[in-house]
Amino acid sequence: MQTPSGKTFVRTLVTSALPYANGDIHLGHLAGAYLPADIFVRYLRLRGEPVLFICGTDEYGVPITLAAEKLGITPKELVDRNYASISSSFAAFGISFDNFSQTSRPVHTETSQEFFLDLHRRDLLVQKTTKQFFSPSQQRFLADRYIEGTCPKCGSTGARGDQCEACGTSLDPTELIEPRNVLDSSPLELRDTTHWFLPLGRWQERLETWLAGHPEWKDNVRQYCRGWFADGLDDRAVTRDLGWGVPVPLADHEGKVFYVWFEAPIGYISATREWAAAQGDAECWRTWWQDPSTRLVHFIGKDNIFFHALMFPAMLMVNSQDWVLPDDVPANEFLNLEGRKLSTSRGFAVWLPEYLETFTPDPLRYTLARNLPETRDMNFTWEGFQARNNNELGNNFGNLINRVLTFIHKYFDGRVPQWSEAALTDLDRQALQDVESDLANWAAALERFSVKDALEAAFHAGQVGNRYFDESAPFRSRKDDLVRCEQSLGVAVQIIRHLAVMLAPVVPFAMEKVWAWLGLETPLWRGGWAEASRPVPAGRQLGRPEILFPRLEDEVIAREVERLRKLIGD
Ligand code: B3M
Ligand code: ZN
Repeated sequence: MQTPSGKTFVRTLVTSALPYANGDIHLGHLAGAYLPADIFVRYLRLRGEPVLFICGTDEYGVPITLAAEKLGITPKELVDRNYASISSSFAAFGISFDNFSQTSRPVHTETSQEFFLDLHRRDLLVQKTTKQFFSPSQQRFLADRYIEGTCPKCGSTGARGDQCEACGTSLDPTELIEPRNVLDSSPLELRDTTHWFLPLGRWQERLETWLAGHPEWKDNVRQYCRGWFADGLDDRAVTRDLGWGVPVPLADHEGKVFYVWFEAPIGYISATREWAAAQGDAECWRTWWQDPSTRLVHFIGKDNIFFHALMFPAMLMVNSQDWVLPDDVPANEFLNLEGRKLSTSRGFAVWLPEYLETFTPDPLRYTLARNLPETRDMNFTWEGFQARNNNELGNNFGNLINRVLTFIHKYFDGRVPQWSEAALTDLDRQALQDVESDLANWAAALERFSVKDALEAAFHAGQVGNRYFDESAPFRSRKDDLVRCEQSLGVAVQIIRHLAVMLAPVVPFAMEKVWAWLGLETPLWRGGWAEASRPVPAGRQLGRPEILFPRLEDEVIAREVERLRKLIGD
């Protein structure tokens, strides 16, 4: 397939940012890195393109150990628990990963250690000695968030090593007065520690040249990168003094692990290796990562741009193996909730497992897709959710599909009535042409990662269908012009066939039903589009429809609004 970069690829490897395993998934995560990726992947599957969709939980780092300590469990127990919950809610929501792995698995330890050794052996990493706080009572170096003391600015006694909550100043732990260990309040000593770094500055020119070759990338991504280039790229840490992480595979490095942002992106490779092994073809992961005919696409939120557009590509470039570099990094802006910033610390969010207790996935998938923060921050409201479900999914799409199929069942035994291309009237032809061009716009929009434009086209096709049904009025012609009536219904079925394709990646649960009702046989996600580009013939037996998108009543929505109100103390 040809891409906006003008290149031709044989297969597409899609990744979504690895969610931290320290809590559940919320709407902001879904809108940033998961739903847009899933829609794109489903679109490619619909076209029958070879595609692999990879993700997993990001399980190392200080927030994980802190959360585990709070609960009195080990970090591994914590991440396994969260992995189970995150992976099952993604699955229930229809995020269709081919593999959803964990960075705490042995395959990742091995893959990231090999990657590190490749760079280390060829002298590409630089070593630096810095001073860091050491806890004599625990015999270990402490990360910033494990250190507290008195704030040098406001004198508050509970300031953390990274920032003072009381006055908001961001701090370096060495600035704290009387630094102590957060866990046991014991005093600390500054000691020398040695770490490895990626000298990104040395590779800046290479990165700049590479990025200049991608003028088709989204503006936000290119602007951020230009800003970092202008500042000049710094050395980035590869290792840390921590107990929870992938151990640095060198002698004399006990107690040192990889910095999460070094190993987490390698997690995409590890998860692909794990997938390959499960396919019974342990080496086939190389085709996906090292064959230049693979198109690699990273879906992320805007806070991860640096790592996916600069740091990880640099790591891949300088590694001795030939790696595929990302062909695109579609990064999304943020989603707000009821006009406010989401806050996980205050619990101000809509959590996926909670949502799924009350609602089905499709209405949220649709609402988020209509409101994706593709080029600027967007807002989610429960009222907007209700309106999208009732007015758009229900009245525009569901109603049309339901009216047509019910009518055919009532008067024609559920068989597609007699219609033919030869007998198309101007009205028929115009309607079919309109949805055909909507379909072309839909596909072109998805190719450039604009789900919103794609849905706009689908929505228009729904309007065309409804108008066609009203104007061609088979409910009237049934009494005085049966030939005309049958022709109109036949045309309406073709419009629905187009809608089934355009809506499938966004509301897959509903469209899988419609697919079956239309009697289409190719599995939707294995090239279904090809069959859907051929007319549904007269005489085909259609399935009996049911309500696709039940109305959402005011009480249900009011309950959700109320819950959020309580959280912000309104
Ligand atoms: N876990 C950060 C995030 O979810 C991080 C992404 C890793 S992708 C390799 O924002
Ligand atoms: Zn302060």
